[in-house]
Amino acid sequence: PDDGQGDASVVVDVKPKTKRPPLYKVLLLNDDYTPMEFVVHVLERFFGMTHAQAFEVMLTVHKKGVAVVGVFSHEIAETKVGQVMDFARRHQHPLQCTMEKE
Ligand code: NFA
Repeated sequence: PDDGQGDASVVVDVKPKTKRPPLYKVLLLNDDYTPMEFVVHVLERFFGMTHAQAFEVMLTVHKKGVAVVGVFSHEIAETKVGQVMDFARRHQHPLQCTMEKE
């Protein structure tokens, strides 16, 4: 006789569960005061861009208001945001850098 409770605890299948860590977009925001060359320098210094790449991305932020400047793990994204915000503050520029989950 069936005891009526066998199936409830049967694991039919197990997903191959190798979950990748979530990624975070680092965003740079436009403002009216930060000099263009300062932004280019930030992108070269903290995001490893060439001068030409950095100039292009700076212009995108200037024209569109915001751009993704990189995608990183949570820890690396936090570090980048902190580095940019600290560097801008120390130079008394209002440049804003934030992160959001991809
Ligand atoms: N909009 C700024 C200017 O005209 C330049 C800028 C670009 C600032 C990208 C912030 C981000 N001086």
